[in-house]
Amino acid sequence: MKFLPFFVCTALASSNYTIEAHEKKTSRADSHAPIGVMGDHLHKKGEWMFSYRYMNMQMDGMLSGKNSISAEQIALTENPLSGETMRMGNLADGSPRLMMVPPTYRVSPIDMSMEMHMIGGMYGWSDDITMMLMLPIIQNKMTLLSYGGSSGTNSIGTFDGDTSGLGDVKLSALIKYSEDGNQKSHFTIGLSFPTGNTTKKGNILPPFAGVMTPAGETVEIDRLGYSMQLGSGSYDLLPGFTFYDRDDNLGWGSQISAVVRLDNNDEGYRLGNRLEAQVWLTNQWQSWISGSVKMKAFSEGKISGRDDIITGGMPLFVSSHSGRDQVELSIGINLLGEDSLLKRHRLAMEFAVPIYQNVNGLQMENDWNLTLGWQKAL
Ligand SMILES: [Cu+2]
Repeated sequence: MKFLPFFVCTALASSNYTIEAHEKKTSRADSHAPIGVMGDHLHKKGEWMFSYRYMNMQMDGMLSGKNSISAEQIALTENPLSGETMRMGNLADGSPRLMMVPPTYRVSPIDMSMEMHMIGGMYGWSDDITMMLMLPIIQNKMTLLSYGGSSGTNSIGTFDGDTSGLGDVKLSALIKYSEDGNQKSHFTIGLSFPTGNTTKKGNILPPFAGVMTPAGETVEIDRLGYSMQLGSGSYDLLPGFTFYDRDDNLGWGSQISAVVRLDNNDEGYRLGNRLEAQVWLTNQWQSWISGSVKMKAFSEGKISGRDDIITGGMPLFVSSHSGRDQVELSIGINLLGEDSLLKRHRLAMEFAVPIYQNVNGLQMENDWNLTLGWQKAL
Protein backbone atom coordinates (compact mmCIF):
# COMPACT_ATOMS: atom_id res chain seq x y z
CA MET A 1 0.00 0.00 0.00
CA LYS A 2 2.96 2.35 0.32
CA PHE A 3 2.71 2.91 -3.37
CA LEU A 4 -0.73 4.46 -3.10
CA PRO A 5 0.24 8.03 -2.00
CA PHE A 6 2.94 8.01 -4.62
CA PHE A 7 0.41 6.94 -7.24
CA VAL A 8 -2.08 9.65 -6.23
CA CYS A 9 0.61 12.33 -6.28
CA THR A 10 1.84 11.24 -9.65
CA ALA A 11 -1.70 11.15 -10.99
CA LEU A 12 -2.38 14.70 -9.75
CA ALA A 13 0.90 16.04 -10.98
CA SER A 14 0.43 14.52 -14.37
CA SER A 15 -3.30 15.25 -14.77
CA ASN A 16 -2.58 18.00 -17.28
CA TYR A 17 -0.42 15.68 -19.19
CA THR A 18 -3.09 12.98 -19.04
CA ILE A 19 -5.73 15.27 -20.54
CA GLU A 20 -3.42 16.22 -23.36
CA ALA A 21 -2.50 12.64 -23.97
CA HIS A 22 -6.17 11.75 -24.07
CA GLU A 23 -6.87 14.51 -26.56
CA LYS A 24 -4.05 13.38 -28.71
CA LYS A 25 -5.48 9.93 -28.61
CA THR A 26 -8.98 10.95 -29.67
CA SER A 27 -8.04 13.92 -31.85
CA ARG A 28 -5.73 12.81 -34.56
CA ALA A 29 -5.25 14.28 -37.98
CA ASP A 30 -6.58 11.04 -39.42
CA SER A 31 -9.59 10.78 -37.10
CA HIS A 32 -11.53 12.73 -39.70
CA ALA A 33 -12.04 11.33 -43.21
CA PRO A 34 -10.84 13.26 -46.28
CA ILE A 35 -12.63 16.65 -46.22
CA GLY A 36 -14.86 15.79 -49.20
CA VAL A 37 -16.61 13.11 -47.12
CA MET A 38 -19.63 14.46 -45.25
CA GLY A 39 -20.79 13.14 -41.88
CA ASP A 40 -17.82 10.82 -41.43
CA HIS A 41 -17.52 11.03 -37.64
CA LEU A 42 -19.53 11.30 -34.45
CA HIS A 43 -19.04 13.62 -31.51
CA LYS A 44 -19.18 12.97 -27.79
CA LYS A 45 -22.27 14.09 -25.91
CA GLY A 46 -22.47 17.90 -25.64
CA GLU A 47 -19.58 18.53 -28.04
CA TRP A 48 -20.03 21.09 -30.82
CA MET A 49 -18.15 21.37 -34.07
CA PHE A 50 -18.29 24.17 -36.61
CA SER A 51 -16.97 23.88 -40.12
CA TYR A 52 -16.56 25.80 -43.31
CA ARG A 53 -15.88 24.19 -46.65
CA TYR A 54 -15.06 25.82 -49.94
CA MET A 55 -15.83 23.51 -52.82
CA ASN A 56 -15.12 24.18 -56.47
CA MET A 57 -16.25 21.85 -59.21
CA GLN A 58 -14.86 22.76 -62.59
CA MET A 59 -16.54 21.62 -65.79
CA ASP A 60 -14.91 21.96 -69.19
CA GLY A 61 -16.43 21.14 -72.58
CA MET A 62 -19.25 18.76 -73.40
CA LEU A 63 -19.77 15.01 -73.36
CA SER A 64 -22.13 12.87 -75.39
CA GLY A 65 -22.31 9.74 -73.26
CA LYS A 66 -18.64 8.92 -72.63
CA ASN A 67 -17.23 10.90 -75.56
CA SER A 68 -16.23 14.53 -75.98
CA ILE A 69 -18.35 16.53 -78.38
CA SER A 70 -17.30 19.92 -79.77
CA ALA A 71 -19.45 23.06 -79.63
CA GLU A 72 -19.60 22.98 -83.44
CA GLN A 73 -20.93 19.42 -83.43
CA ILE A 74 -23.56 20.50 -80.92
CA ALA A 75 -24.63 23.33 -83.24
CA LEU A 76 -25.28 20.64 -85.86
CA THR A 77 -27.27 18.38 -83.50
CA GLU A 78 -31.07 18.24 -83.56
CA ASN A 79 -32.80 19.73 -80.55
CA PRO A 80 -35.81 17.79 -79.19
CA LEU A 81 -37.22 21.09 -77.88
CA SER A 82 -37.42 22.42 -81.46
CA GLY A 83 -40.73 24.12 -82.24
CA GLU A 84 -41.47 25.16 -78.66
CA THR A 85 -42.10 28.83 -77.96
CA MET A 86 -39.91 30.86 -75.63
CA ARG A 87 -39.53 34.47 -74.61
CA MET A 88 -36.26 36.09 -75.68
CA GLY A 89 -36.28 39.54 -74.17
CA ASN A 90 -38.90 42.12 -74.99
CA LEU A 91 -39.87 44.08 -78.07
CA ALA A 92 -39.53 47.86 -78.26
CA ASP A 93 -43.07 48.30 -76.94
CA GLY A 94 -42.26 46.19 -73.87
CA SER A 95 -44.26 43.13 -74.91
CA PRO A 96 -42.49 39.74 -74.77
CA ARG A 97 -40.53 38.74 -77.88
CA LEU A 98 -41.75 35.19 -78.48
CA MET A 99 -39.54 33.00 -80.66
CA MET A 100 -39.72 29.43 -81.87
CA VAL A 101 -36.87 27.14 -80.78
CA PRO A 102 -34.79 26.34 -83.93
CA PRO A 103 -34.25 22.74 -85.16
CA THR A 104 -30.60 22.51 -84.03
CA TYR A 105 -28.91 23.74 -80.84
CA ARG A 106 -27.81 27.38 -81.07
CA VAL A 107 -25.90 27.64 -77.80
CA SER A 108 -23.22 25.35 -76.38
CA PRO A 109 -21.76 25.47 -72.87
CA ILE A 110 -17.98 25.99 -72.92
CA ASP A 111 -17.04 25.84 -69.25
CA MET A 112 -18.61 26.10 -65.85
CA SER A 113 -17.55 26.50 -62.26
CA MET A 114 -19.81 25.45 -59.41
CA GLU A 115 -18.50 26.99 -56.21
CA MET A 116 -19.99 26.25 -52.85
CA HIS A 117 -19.40 27.79 -49.44
CA MET A 118 -20.69 25.27 -46.98
CA ILE A 119 -21.22 26.16 -43.36
CA GLY A 120 -21.67 23.16 -41.11
CA GLY A 121 -22.53 22.49 -37.52
CA MET A 122 -22.36 19.24 -35.58
CA TYR A 123 -23.63 18.56 -32.09
CA GLY A 124 -23.27 15.46 -29.94
CA TRP A 125 -26.85 14.80 -28.83
CA SER A 126 -25.53 11.77 -26.98
CA ASP A 127 -22.46 9.60 -27.33
CA ASP A 128 -24.42 7.58 -29.89
CA ILE A 129 -26.22 10.29 -31.88
CA THR A 130 -24.66 13.33 -33.52
CA MET A 131 -26.82 15.93 -35.27
CA MET A 132 -25.43 17.66 -38.34
CA LEU A 133 -26.66 20.76 -40.16
CA MET A 134 -25.27 21.91 -43.49
CA LEU A 135 -25.97 25.25 -45.08
CA PRO A 136 -24.65 25.68 -48.62
CA ILE A 137 -24.19 28.96 -50.45
CA ILE A 138 -23.78 28.34 -54.15
CA GLN A 139 -22.21 30.33 -56.96
CA ASN A 140 -22.60 28.91 -60.46
CA LYS A 141 -20.91 30.48 -63.41
CA MET A 142 -21.11 29.24 -66.98
CA THR A 143 -19.56 30.48 -70.21
CA LEU A 144 -21.44 29.63 -73.40
CA LEU A 145 -20.93 30.06 -77.13
CA SER A 146 -23.77 31.17 -79.44
CA TYR A 147 -24.31 30.34 -83.09
CA GLY A 148 -26.13 32.73 -85.43
CA GLY A 149 -29.21 32.01 -87.49
CA SER A 150 -31.57 29.05 -87.19
CA SER A 151 -28.93 26.52 -88.30
CA GLY A 152 -25.25 26.21 -89.21
CA THR A 153 -21.97 26.83 -87.39
CA ASN A 154 -21.49 30.58 -87.64
CA SER A 155 -20.41 31.41 -84.08
CA ILE A 156 -21.35 34.92 -82.96
CA GLY A 157 -19.68 35.14 -79.57
CA THR A 158 -19.54 33.92 -76.00
CA PHE A 159 -21.46 35.11 -72.97
CA ASP A 160 -21.61 34.30 -69.26
CA GLY A 161 -24.47 33.19 -67.11
CA ASP A 162 -24.41 33.06 -63.35
CA THR A 163 -26.63 32.24 -60.43
CA SER A 164 -25.96 32.44 -56.72
CA GLY A 165 -27.67 32.07 -53.39
CA LEU A 166 -28.64 29.62 -50.71
CA GLY A 167 -28.78 25.95 -51.75
CA ASP A 168 -30.70 23.14 -50.06
CA VAL A 169 -30.23 23.02 -46.29
CA LYS A 170 -29.58 19.53 -44.93
CA LEU A 171 -30.22 18.16 -41.47
CA SER A 172 -28.93 14.70 -40.54
CA ALA A 173 -28.62 12.38 -37.60
CA LEU A 174 -25.53 10.19 -37.37
CA ILE A 175 -26.31 7.08 -35.33
CA LYS A 176 -23.54 4.91 -33.91
CA TYR A 177 -23.79 1.30 -34.98
CA SER A 178 -20.59 -0.21 -33.63
CA GLU A 179 -17.36 0.77 -31.95
CA ASP A 180 -14.58 -1.65 -31.23
CA GLY A 181 -11.27 0.05 -30.54
CA ASN A 182 -10.41 2.04 -33.65
CA GLN A 183 -13.06 0.30 -35.70
CA LYS A 184 -16.21 2.39 -35.89
CA SER A 185 -19.38 2.49 -37.95
CA HIS A 186 -22.55 4.56 -38.04
CA PHE A 187 -25.74 5.05 -39.97
CA THR A 188 -26.82 8.42 -41.29
CA ILE A 189 -30.37 9.49 -41.90
CA GLY A 190 -30.93 13.00 -43.17
CA LEU A 191 -33.39 15.27 -44.88
CA SER A 192 -32.66 17.90 -47.50
CA PHE A 193 -35.04 20.87 -47.47
CA PRO A 194 -36.01 22.67 -50.70
CA THR A 195 -34.50 26.01 -49.67
CA GLY A 196 -32.56 26.46 -52.94
CA ASN A 197 -34.16 28.54 -55.68
CA THR A 198 -35.36 26.59 -58.74
CA THR A 199 -36.73 29.55 -60.74
CA LYS A 200 -33.59 31.51 -61.55
CA LYS A 201 -33.72 33.48 -64.79
CA GLY A 202 -30.87 34.92 -66.80
CA ASN A 203 -29.63 36.21 -70.11
CA ILE A 204 -28.42 34.60 -73.31
CA LEU A 205 -26.80 35.85 -76.49
CA PRO A 206 -29.59 35.06 -79.00
CA PRO A 207 -28.95 33.60 -82.47
CA PHE A 208 -30.51 36.76 -83.92
CA ALA A 209 -28.00 39.10 -82.22
CA GLY A 210 -26.52 41.42 -84.82
CA VAL A 211 -29.65 41.07 -86.96
CA MET A 212 -32.73 41.82 -84.83
CA THR A 213 -30.81 43.19 -81.84
CA PRO A 214 -27.37 44.82 -81.53
CA ALA A 215 -24.41 42.45 -82.02
CA GLY A 216 -23.15 40.99 -78.74
CA GLU A 217 -26.21 42.09 -76.76
CA THR A 218 -27.87 39.49 -74.55
CA VAL A 219 -31.60 39.14 -73.95
CA GLU A 220 -33.45 37.89 -70.90
CA ILE A 221 -35.03 34.44 -70.82
CA ASP A 222 -37.55 33.32 -68.23
CA ARG A 223 -35.64 30.40 -66.73
CA LEU A 224 -32.10 29.06 -66.82
CA GLY A 225 -31.28 25.35 -67.22
CA TYR A 226 -31.60 22.71 -64.50
CA SER A 227 -27.88 22.69 -63.64
CA MET A 228 -27.87 26.46 -63.03
CA GLN A 229 -30.69 26.21 -60.48
CA LEU A 230 -29.68 26.21 -56.82
CA GLY A 231 -31.77 23.42 -55.34
CA SER A 232 -33.69 20.27 -56.11
CA GLY A 233 -37.02 21.86 -55.22
CA SER A 234 -37.98 18.62 -53.47
CA TYR A 235 -37.62 17.09 -50.03
CA ASP A 236 -34.84 14.53 -50.33
CA LEU A 237 -34.03 11.67 -47.99
CA LEU A 238 -30.30 11.20 -47.26
CA PRO A 239 -29.52 7.70 -45.96
CA GLY A 240 -25.97 6.49 -45.48
CA PHE A 241 -23.58 4.11 -43.75
CA THR A 242 -19.98 4.87 -42.81
CA PHE A 243 -17.25 2.49 -41.67
CA TYR A 244 -13.80 3.37 -40.40
CA ASP A 245 -10.91 1.31 -39.14
CA ARG A 246 -7.35 2.12 -38.24
CA ASP A 247 -4.28 0.15 -37.35
CA ASP A 248 -1.66 2.43 -35.84
CA ASN A 249 -1.03 5.11 -38.47
CA LEU A 250 -2.72 3.38 -41.37
CA GLY A 251 -6.47 3.75 -41.70
CA TRP A 252 -9.22 3.03 -44.14
CA GLY A 253 -12.84 3.99 -44.40
CA SER A 254 -15.81 3.66 -46.63
CA GLN A 255 -19.15 5.33 -46.99
CA ILE A 256 -22.26 4.46 -48.94
CA SER A 257 -24.84 7.20 -49.27
CA ALA A 258 -27.88 8.07 -51.33
CA VAL A 259 -30.17 10.92 -52.22
CA VAL A 260 -33.79 9.83 -52.61
CA ARG A 261 -36.14 12.48 -53.98
CA LEU A 262 -39.40 12.26 -52.05
CA ASP A 263 -41.69 14.38 -54.22
CA ASN A 264 -41.97 16.39 -57.42
CA ASN A 265 -41.04 20.03 -57.08
CA ASP A 266 -43.34 22.97 -57.82
CA GLU A 267 -41.85 23.27 -61.30
CA GLY A 268 -43.14 19.82 -62.26
CA TYR A 269 -40.05 17.61 -62.14
CA ARG A 270 -37.84 15.71 -59.77
CA LEU A 271 -34.10 15.33 -60.05
CA GLY A 272 -32.78 11.78 -60.36
CA ASN A 273 -31.92 9.74 -57.29
CA ARG A 274 -28.25 9.35 -56.50
CA LEU A 275 -26.23 6.46 -55.11
CA GLU A 276 -22.65 7.03 -54.04
CA ALA A 277 -19.87 4.82 -52.67
CA GLN A 278 -16.42 5.91 -51.59
CA VAL A 279 -13.40 4.18 -50.13
CA TRP A 280 -10.34 5.91 -48.71
CA LEU A 281 -6.98 5.06 -47.24
CA THR A 282 -5.23 7.34 -44.79
CA ASN A 283 -1.70 7.50 -43.54
CA GLN A 284 -0.82 9.64 -40.54
CA TRP A 285 2.75 10.86 -40.91
CA GLN A 286 2.75 12.87 -37.68
CA SER A 287 -0.07 13.30 -35.18
CA TRP A 288 -0.79 16.71 -36.81
CA ILE A 289 -0.74 15.64 -40.46
CA SER A 290 -2.24 12.82 -42.45
CA GLY A 291 -2.58 12.14 -46.14
CA SER A 292 -5.28 10.25 -47.99
CA VAL A 293 -6.20 8.70 -51.30
CA LYS A 294 -9.84 8.11 -52.14
CA MET A 295 -11.93 6.57 -54.85
CA LYS A 296 -15.52 7.65 -55.26
CA ALA A 297 -18.16 6.31 -57.61
CA PHE A 298 -21.66 7.64 -58.04
CA SER A 299 -24.65 7.07 -60.22
CA GLU A 300 -27.30 9.72 -60.62
CA GLY A 301 -30.56 9.15 -62.47
CA LYS A 302 -32.28 11.32 -65.05
CA ILE A 303 -34.72 14.08 -64.21
CA SER A 304 -38.27 12.80 -64.37
CA GLY A 305 -40.82 15.25 -65.72
CA ARG A 306 -39.70 18.69 -66.80
CA ASP A 307 -40.04 22.39 -66.12
CA ASP A 308 -42.18 23.71 -68.99
CA ILE A 309 -40.61 27.15 -68.67
CA ILE A 310 -37.10 25.75 -69.28
CA THR A 311 -36.80 25.60 -73.05
CA GLY A 312 -34.57 26.89 -75.81
CA GLY A 313 -31.65 26.11 -78.08
CA MET A 314 -29.23 24.71 -75.49
CA PRO A 315 -28.59 21.02 -74.67
CA LEU A 316 -28.85 21.55 -70.90
CA PHE A 317 -32.44 22.78 -71.31
CA VAL A 318 -33.45 19.21 -72.20
CA SER A 319 -34.52 17.53 -68.94
CA SER A 320 -33.37 14.04 -70.02
CA HIS A 321 -29.82 15.44 -70.41
CA SER A 322 -29.24 14.90 -66.71
CA GLY A 323 -27.79 12.23 -64.48
CA ARG A 324 -24.51 10.42 -64.95
CA ASP A 325 -22.20 7.67 -63.75
CA GLN A 326 -18.84 8.89 -62.57
CA VAL A 327 -15.73 7.52 -60.87
CA GLU A 328 -13.14 9.84 -59.45
CA LEU A 329 -9.81 9.59 -57.66
CA SER A 330 -8.63 12.09 -55.10
CA ILE A 331 -5.73 12.94 -52.84
CA GLY A 332 -6.12 14.82 -49.59
CA ILE A 333 -4.34 16.24 -46.60
CA ASN A 334 -5.67 16.75 -43.06
CA LEU A 335 -3.92 19.06 -40.64
CA LEU A 336 -4.68 19.24 -36.93
CA GLY A 337 -3.51 22.11 -34.74
CA GLU A 338 -2.05 20.84 -31.47
CA ASP A 339 -0.74 23.90 -29.65
CA SER A 340 -1.98 27.24 -28.28
CA LEU A 341 -4.04 29.24 -30.78
CA LEU A 342 -4.21 26.50 -33.36
CA LYS A 343 -5.27 23.86 -30.88
CA ARG A 344 -8.02 21.63 -32.25
CA HIS A 345 -8.38 23.69 -35.40
CA ARG A 346 -8.39 21.49 -38.45
CA LEU A 347 -7.47 22.46 -41.98
CA ALA A 348 -7.92 20.07 -44.85
CA MET A 349 -7.72 19.86 -48.61
CA GLU A 350 -8.91 17.32 -51.13
CA PHE A 351 -8.44 17.38 -54.88
CA ALA A 352 -10.29 15.00 -57.18
CA VAL A 353 -10.17 14.18 -60.86
CA PRO A 354 -12.70 11.97 -62.67
CA ILE A 355 -11.35 8.83 -64.31
CA TYR A 356 -14.69 7.73 -65.77
CA GLN A 357 -17.75 9.71 -66.83
CA ASN A 358 -20.82 8.55 -68.69
CA VAL A 359 -23.60 11.10 -69.00
CA ASN A 360 -27.18 10.83 -70.19
CA GLY A 361 -27.53 12.80 -73.43
CA LEU A 362 -25.35 15.89 -73.81
CA GLN A 363 -23.84 17.34 -70.66
CA MET A 364 -20.77 19.12 -69.41
CA GLU A 365 -17.58 17.22 -68.70
CA ASN A 366 -16.29 17.36 -65.14
CA ASP A 367 -12.65 18.46 -65.08
CA TRP A 368 -11.68 18.56 -61.40
CA ASN A 369 -13.08 19.19 -57.92
CA LEU A 370 -11.34 20.96 -55.06
CA THR A 371 -12.47 21.01 -51.44
CA LEU A 372 -10.82 23.15 -48.75
CA GLY A 373 -12.08 22.99 -45.22
CA TRP A 374 -11.72 24.35 -41.73
CA GLN A 375 -13.19 22.60 -38.69
CA LYS A 376 -13.15 23.41 -35.01
CA ALA A 377 -14.55 21.31 -32.22
CA LEU A 378 -15.56 22.96 -28.94
CU1 LIG B 1 -17.58 17.00 -36.48
